[in-house]
Amino acid sequence: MAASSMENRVVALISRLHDVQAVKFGDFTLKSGIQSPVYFDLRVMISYPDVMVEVSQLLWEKISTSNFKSICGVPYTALPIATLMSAAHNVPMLIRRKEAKGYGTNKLIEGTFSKGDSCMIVEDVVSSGSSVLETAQSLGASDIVVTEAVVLLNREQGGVEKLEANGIKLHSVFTMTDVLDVLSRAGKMEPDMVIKVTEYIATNKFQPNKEILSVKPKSNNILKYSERAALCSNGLSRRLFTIMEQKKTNLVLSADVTSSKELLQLVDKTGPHVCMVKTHVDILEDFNQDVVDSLTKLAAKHDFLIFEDRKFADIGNTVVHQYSGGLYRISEWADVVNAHAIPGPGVVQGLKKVGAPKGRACLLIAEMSSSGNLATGSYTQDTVKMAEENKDFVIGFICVSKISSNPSFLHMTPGVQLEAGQDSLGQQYLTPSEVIGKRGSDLIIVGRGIYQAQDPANAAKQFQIAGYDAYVTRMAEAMIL
Ligand code: S5P
Repeated sequence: MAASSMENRVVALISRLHDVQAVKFGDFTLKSGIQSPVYFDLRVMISYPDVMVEVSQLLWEKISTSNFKSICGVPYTALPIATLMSAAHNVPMLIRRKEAKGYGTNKLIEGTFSKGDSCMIVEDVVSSGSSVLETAQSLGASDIVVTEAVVLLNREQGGVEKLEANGIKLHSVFTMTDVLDVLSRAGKMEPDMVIKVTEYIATNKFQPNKEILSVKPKSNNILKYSERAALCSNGLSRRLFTIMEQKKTNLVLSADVTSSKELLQLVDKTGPHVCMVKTHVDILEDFNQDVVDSLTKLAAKHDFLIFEDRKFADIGNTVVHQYSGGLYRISEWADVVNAHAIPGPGVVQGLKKVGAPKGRACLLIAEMSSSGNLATGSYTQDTVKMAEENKDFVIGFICVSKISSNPSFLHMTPGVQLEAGQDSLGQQYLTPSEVIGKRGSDLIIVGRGIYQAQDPANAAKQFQIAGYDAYVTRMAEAMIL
């Protein structure tokens, strides 16, 4: 069987399982007590003979090159599946009783076998691998050898590893990640649910020495930029994550210089090292339309986004004019702007009214880097809520640590230098490894550390390396947690 046609059949089967409600999305409490946004009830397959036949054929194809004398389905759903496989391929079947009868032969294994026979275990779903292992142990007690098992769905929760540690190789037709891929691509899941299930998979994925993670979701730490890009509903955050991965940089240049010539020179020199350039156009002594035209050309040349750090903080109606009009006409050229949450959701609605039709996006200032600032505690939490409620336009936060586990949100942190410290006006500096590695932020915003350096291009490169290294290390550490 050619791999691609098998793949197509698996895709079709996953869709069909969803149609017959063998896969459901919502809020479920699993047998283990874990809350899950996805639930598999594969037992319903028995009502759909075509599904049963396809499942048994796909399972068979997974083990067509393996050697075994008999097959044994784990009760209950896998029993009729094993029966179909047995009948179609003329392979004897064994049945493992859950308890010995207590009378007659008192056997645990039904069927004819000899000592040393090899048996393939068949199962519908494997999570931790315990039911397959119990079945293998019962068969083993009757001197039947189990070295392989085949399962329709691998929930990726340690089954493969647990069975391997017990000398059993597990073959699976598809994984939970495949289910997510197929159903999200087919538009059978709401974007919110895709995020929830992705988080769930990442959080509950088996990791050595921890069967199930009991810690809070760490999905931003585990998912790559490209994986997070796929979860964003706003095109700009998707683009930013993609640039970050392609250019290997999580550096935002804060180009806080006061002449346009200096600004454009700085941006051209540092462009290869950054994914975004942040401006304060109102500090330019010689602002004119040419500056933003040139800046836009540099953005295309070096592939970065433009972020005007305007920090809107007024009622919706006022920010509409501040954003679209005045001297700077910010909405005409800035991909991203930011806003304080202090006025309430009206500020976001005003910005969205102007920015959304132009494909723009906004960041909310949930925390600040300056000492004694008031953006802390419940203010920060309420800002996160405001972002959640406007996810199509708000793509993340200005913050000093990870404040949301939603992997589509960007966390951008100012106050970064290669050495921790303070300036004379209350700015507090952290290092890239502290910000990205320990505090779980996504992007570092660096101003004076770059434009006041003797060689800004080289300084930008150092920050690029430090920031990206911290991200790579964080990912590696999250994997082995
Ligand atoms: O809390 C904040 C928010 C922002 S956007 N603290 C900040 O420093 N910023 C901005 O980041 C600030 O306006 C400046 O443009 C940049 C930090 O510059 P640096 O020279 O201290 O790196």
